[in-house]
Amino acid sequence: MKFSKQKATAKSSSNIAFVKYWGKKDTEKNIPMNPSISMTLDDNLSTKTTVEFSESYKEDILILNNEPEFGDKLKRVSAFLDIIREKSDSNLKAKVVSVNSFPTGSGIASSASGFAALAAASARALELDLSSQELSALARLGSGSASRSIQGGFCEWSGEYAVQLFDENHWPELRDIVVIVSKEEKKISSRDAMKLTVETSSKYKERIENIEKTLEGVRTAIKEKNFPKLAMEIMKDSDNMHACIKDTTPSIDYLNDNSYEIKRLIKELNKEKVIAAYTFDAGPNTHIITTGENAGKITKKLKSLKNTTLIISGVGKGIRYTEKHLF
Ligand code: 2P0
Repeated sequence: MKFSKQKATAKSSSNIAFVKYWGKKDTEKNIPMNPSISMTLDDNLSTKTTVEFSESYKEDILILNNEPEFGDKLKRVSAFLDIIREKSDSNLKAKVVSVNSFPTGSGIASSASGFAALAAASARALELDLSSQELSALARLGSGSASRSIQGGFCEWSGEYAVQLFDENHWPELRDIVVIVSKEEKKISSRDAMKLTVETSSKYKERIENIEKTLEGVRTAIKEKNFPKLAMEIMKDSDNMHACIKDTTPSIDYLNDNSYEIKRLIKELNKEKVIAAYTFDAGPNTHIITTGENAGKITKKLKSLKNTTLIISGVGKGIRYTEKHLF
């Protein structure tokens, strides 16, 4: 193994699920109960990560957004690096430096872009020659949603890895307006909430039984670039996932007053013609899916909301590598 190749840097964008991943068949390996479909976002919601494996490190080191990490975050990254070390027959410890393009503590989950960038940079550093399917499967072991961030455009993840349905040039007019309504850490992790939902929600069984119809609706709407159809499917799936989450014992509601107010505003905007869809992950921050043509009208409407920040993203690319390392 050549010393110069033990360091690599990758950049990955986050993704927003149109059909949500919620529940695992295998909690160790992050095998999902149902397939999910997402849009990869652009540089505005991305993570850049440099990984260096070296004999000079006695332990793994993790620096996230300029802060050294020692607790659970380091443990999770180290456990992930162990998988890669095993694959490449290496026992070298690593230094990982990672920065997000979006503000720290904004309440935006970074596990998708974070583990996709970490998987790509570590695999490249240790000269593992992986196909994008293999890289997706590897990223999935870090965080399920990361499997969908390896490729750009629109991706579907079922089982072991995600595949690209359409690339980023298929429907470049789509936008995701992320409305940050709360900077608080989530009350319960998606991991724990998923488990609770699978175990205690009676609505959840119905969700899984009907999910193929939703997936087919979303695939067709993206293929035909039928925005109103896509928007209705996105809102229906987000509402359905959150209904299942509310149906757990104890009940969980990730949305806050601002989230409910945005839902109301979107319904109002859509009265004559459907121009926007709301969708929520495991938190109150709102993703508004729309087209470039209507983005201005929507951001204007959101001006009435207090204490909110907007990040606007288009359809993004998959993993990018660079020689501009972070250290
Ligand atoms: C998604 N979410 O499809 C869904 C929708 C949140 C709501 O994937 O346990 O961080 O690391 O596999 O990927 C968030 O869960 O969970 C998520 P793990 P992950 O985007």
